[in-house]
Amino acid sequence: TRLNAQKKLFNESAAQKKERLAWWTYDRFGMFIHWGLYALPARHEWVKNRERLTSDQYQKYFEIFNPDLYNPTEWARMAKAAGMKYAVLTTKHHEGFCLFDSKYTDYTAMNTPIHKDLVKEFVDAFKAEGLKVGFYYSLIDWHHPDFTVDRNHPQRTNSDEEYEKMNKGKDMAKYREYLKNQVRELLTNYGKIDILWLDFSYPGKHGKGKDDWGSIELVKMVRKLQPGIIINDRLDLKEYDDAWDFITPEQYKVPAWPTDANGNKLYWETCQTFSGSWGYYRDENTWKDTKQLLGLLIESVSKGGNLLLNVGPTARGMFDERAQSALAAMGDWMKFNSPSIYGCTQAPDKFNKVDNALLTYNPKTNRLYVHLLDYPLNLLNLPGYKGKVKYAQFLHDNSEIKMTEGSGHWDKNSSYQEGDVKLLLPVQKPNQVI
Ligand code: FUL
Repeated sequence: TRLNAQKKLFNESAAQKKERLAWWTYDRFGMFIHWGLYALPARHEWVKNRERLTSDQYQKYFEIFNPDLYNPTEWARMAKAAGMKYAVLTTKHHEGFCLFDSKYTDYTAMNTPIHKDLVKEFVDAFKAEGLKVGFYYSLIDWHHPDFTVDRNHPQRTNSDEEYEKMNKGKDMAKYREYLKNQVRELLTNYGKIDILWLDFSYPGKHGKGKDDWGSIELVKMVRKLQPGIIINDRLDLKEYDDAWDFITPEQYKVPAWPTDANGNKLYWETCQTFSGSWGYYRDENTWKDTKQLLGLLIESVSKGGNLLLNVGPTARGMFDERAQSALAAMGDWMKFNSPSIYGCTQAPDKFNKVDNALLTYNPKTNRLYVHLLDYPLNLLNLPGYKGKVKYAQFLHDNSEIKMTEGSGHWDKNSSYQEGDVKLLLPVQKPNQVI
């Protein structure tokens, strides 16, 4: 929760912010891409930490990284066909490896067998396909020699003395400079960048907290280099109103549209994986099915938020089969139902909840979309909707749904409620994905 008295860094009104975020709140659906050396072991992007690998052990991945099938145009087309409108790529994850060419380190894709600036190719391809582009950049760095070792570090220990020893001689100021230089490179060398997704700040015992990143200076530089950019909240500058734009609930569904301490609705985007990992994980099998994935998208929009759905490409640069078919299935649904997603948001209060349904609403066209996750038999009751609905139709084929007004329903206290609308649905569910 934020404090009541908020500090400000810029002179931007709420209306100006709304305008800056207009495309993002319209688009609703984006692709997250976690790609790095960890695609080679293919056992989670935290593999270095989880298995406590030393830098020497990890070095072999750097030496053989060669994504010969990398074709970002194909990636962009798959994202677009799924209905996604923007994409956020990990330019550097916690492992410290950079997919981009950097003046400040040799630990980049340029010095692996692929010898390419993979970020440049990503940006060019996605822009050419009409998608907006974002950069994920990890504040944490397990490779940089001056990065303060903390509880998240691969060679983590439980003893304070050990940490002290490991951090001896490290100069966090040098890392801070490195981080700032790299963010400057990313926001200078690739044209217009639409989103900056930083990850993550931690107030833990062995992390010195947000000041470690030089956060305020960083944000100022970011907004100066890319005035239109949208930035997430993971620098943890919560006491500032405008040092961040949206919150990032990770792998969980928010119960309702999140608000600040004053009850103001926040901009938000949930990030979610297809399976239990962000990086490519060959043997991980807990993949969400199409209904769950579409449910995540619809539910996010029904609460005024976005969905950033993650793909972890393989070490050869491909989306694996499971990701490809999940994206295609979502695209089949989006082809017909995207009007209930783009430009939509939470339904106004005058529309009561409908049993087993999620509601999305387009304020411009004044359309309410009733998403039936469990298809009912015959009758769908819209409680208290009398006088509020002009016409009802299916979205996939625009066929009319007959409706009756003026009836009512028994509530849980057995008192009769007037004023419902009932939709007369065909017994047979239309042939749709969900
Ligand atoms: C987390 C990271 O630690 C994960 O690896 C992933 O990048 C996720 C989106 O954010 O904080």
